[in-house]
Amino acid sequence: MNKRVLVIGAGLSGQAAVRKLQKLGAEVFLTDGKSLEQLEGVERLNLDDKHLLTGFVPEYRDINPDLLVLSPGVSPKLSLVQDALSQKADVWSEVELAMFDCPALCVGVTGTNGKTTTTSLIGELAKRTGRPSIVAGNIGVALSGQVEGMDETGIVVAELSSFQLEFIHKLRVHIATLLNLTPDHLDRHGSIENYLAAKARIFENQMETDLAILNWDDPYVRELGAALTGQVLYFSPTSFLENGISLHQDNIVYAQNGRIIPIISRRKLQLRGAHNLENVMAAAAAAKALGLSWTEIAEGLAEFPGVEHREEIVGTFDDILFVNDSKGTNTDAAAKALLAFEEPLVLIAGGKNKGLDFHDFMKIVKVRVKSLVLLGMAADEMEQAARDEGVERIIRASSFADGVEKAIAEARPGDVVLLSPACTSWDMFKSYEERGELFKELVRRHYREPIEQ
Ligand code: UMA
Repeated sequence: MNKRVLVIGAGLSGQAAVRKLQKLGAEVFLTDGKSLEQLEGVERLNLDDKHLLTGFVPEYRDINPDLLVLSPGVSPKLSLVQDALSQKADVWSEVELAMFDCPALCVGVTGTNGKTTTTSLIGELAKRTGRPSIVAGNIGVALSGQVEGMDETGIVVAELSSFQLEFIHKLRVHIATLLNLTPDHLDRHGSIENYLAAKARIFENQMETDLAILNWDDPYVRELGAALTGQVLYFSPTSFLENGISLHQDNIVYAQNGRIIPIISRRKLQLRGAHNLENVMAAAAAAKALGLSWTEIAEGLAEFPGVEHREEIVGTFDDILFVNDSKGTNTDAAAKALLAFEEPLVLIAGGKNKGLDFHDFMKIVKVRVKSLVLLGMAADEMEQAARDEGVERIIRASSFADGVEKAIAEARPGDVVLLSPACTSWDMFKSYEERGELFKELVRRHYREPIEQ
């Protein structure tokens, strides 16, 4: 690639992008608003002072790149990006760069919630095809680098966020699913329509032989079907579909013109909660398109235990079940976690709000939660919404550790203590993973060596 390329953001995506571009022979510049001391791993990149610009974001004209590669966290509102667009420079997201020369089959998963579970599940099912496969993307591993060396026999299973899809160009996702759409990332996208438009780009470069897997129950998603180029397969966790994957008498079934093929009984799944049916159905559809038989798919579905930080069982201590749902970073995800448990709940919530309103969420909290422990930047806003909706027992915590201790003090045998923050972790942690790990550690530490109240 004989180009001047400026990569913005020196996190996971940016560093992977730099490595790939260097291998391609481009002249690579990397910039990050953070100072060098605040960045991890950048010193291992082969970049001199002229090409590594940290602690500030340069002007477009200082570098005049032919191509800008954006980390997902970089907003298109950044003046550097706006200038590049007005100068007609190419602007790609890191996933576009990762895949532009990759001949492997791409299976992409997007949606507000369930992406990681579905991507991981498809990844497990893909292994059963016997073809080389990888799982990467928004799941915590940048695609660039992971796809290196894959040929047309390979399968890339990619979790794709709206941020990553916002700047794709030619990325062709052969098998693509949009699981659901509820308000999220509105601080970045401005409106749900813009957010939907970004997500729907997953289908943009599909050909007629490609497959779009859509949620019939989600009005935003269902409507997309009519305008897509690829074949469309719907799934519905609530109503039987004559054509598609849906629920029929407690079985997940595939039907074609009303002819039913049972796939698996929902009772054989380890994943809990109605929302996981969406993930299972979408994954089954993708796996079928990868050439697996329904029997092979059923085996893979039954064996799948779920993913870390997503309704993850930490353990039962003093007859109290502890569940880590740190990945519940928006109100919809957290609401689904609440609905997955029948036991009395002590909920730990709060963190950094992504521009969401908490009132509808608090209506569910009022019905399902016996004690609500609030922490983080959004705590005031959440408390106000909780009070407006009549939530009675609200406890404020001064720190994350204090929140966990207060939740434990609230819980009685038979209860569930659930961390499902409905917010990002970014006010207190680097990532939801770090928050989830600390939760697990604090719970385990408490029961090994109880802390005096
Ligand atoms: N930065 C700037 N200027 C900006 C914005 C960011 O310099 O205007 C710099 C930051 O200082 C930081 C770097 O960019 O050093 C971080 O880039 P990033 O936020 O894009 O993070 P990465 O480390 O590259 O991780 C990203 C995804 N993060 C986001 O989308 C926020 C990871 O998804 C993903 O796993 C990773 O790429 C690999 O593909 C995480 C996520 O939270 C899990 N995703 C959101 C979600 O799931 O809700 C979308």
